Amino acid sequence: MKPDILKIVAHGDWDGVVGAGLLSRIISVPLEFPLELADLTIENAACIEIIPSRVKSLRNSLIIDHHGTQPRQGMDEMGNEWILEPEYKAVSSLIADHWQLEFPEEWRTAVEGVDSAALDSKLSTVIWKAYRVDPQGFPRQQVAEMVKKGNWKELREWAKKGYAEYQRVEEKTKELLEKSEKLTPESEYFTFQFNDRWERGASKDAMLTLEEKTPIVISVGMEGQRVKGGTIATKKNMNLTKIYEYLRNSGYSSGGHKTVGGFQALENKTLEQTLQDLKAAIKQL
Ligand SMILES: [Mn+2]
Repeated sequence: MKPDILKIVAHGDWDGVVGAGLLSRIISVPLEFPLELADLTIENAACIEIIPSRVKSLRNSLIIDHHGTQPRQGMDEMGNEWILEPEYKAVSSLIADHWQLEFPEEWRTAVEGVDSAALDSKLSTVIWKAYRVDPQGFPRQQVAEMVKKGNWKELREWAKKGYAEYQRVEEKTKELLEKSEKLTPESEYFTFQFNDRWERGASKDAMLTLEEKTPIVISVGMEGQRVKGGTIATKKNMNLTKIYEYLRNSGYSSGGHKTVGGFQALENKTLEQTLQDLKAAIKQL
């Protein structure tokens, strides 16, 4: 294959990872799934959904992608060979067809579904949730290895476990939302047990949901009856800095960005005390 391919650099979502696994059946080189692209210099790689405009420099590589409006084939001025076919719903399907690789229909449809946000099969829902439960920790190398070997059954079993975990977080999220209450006319809060990993995970999803309808949303993490700390967030064009400032003078460490930040109790605080402190802090806005 021209150019010389020494590694595969791929997008770290389901489509990119499955595509990398498929491609590594014919080019047996190390796989990379960089989370940060801007500073990358790439050479002699097969790039899956990684294009020159996303990185610092990219040359003498093979670029495979399905985004864009126009198909593109052949060499560019940086020595990159392009295979860009926008009619494909997923780059993994493109790779499978281009190199005639075995890719079960059910998986093809599932990955295409996830990639186009159309979860229209059971398997697509399963793999989407298995990813969503922990996107950072998605075991990309292992998943690609299972794809390479065609261990679809093993991959499905793995995904089912993540799916079950996600279901549990979803249930917890619902519980947290049901117990959320107004704190002030413009803010709402809920409490969660900080040491319960399911509640802790669900608190983030619950905040995102509440932010859709309430200007200021606060989650308060509890350790038993005692306040440990919490998160304050807004989707409105507000500046929460004054809230952190007030809390810092009221027995908390606190800080963050304009639209999201946190606080930790430095002394024993009951929920009632913390709610009073938060109310007073919000008045500062
Ligand atoms: Mn894709």
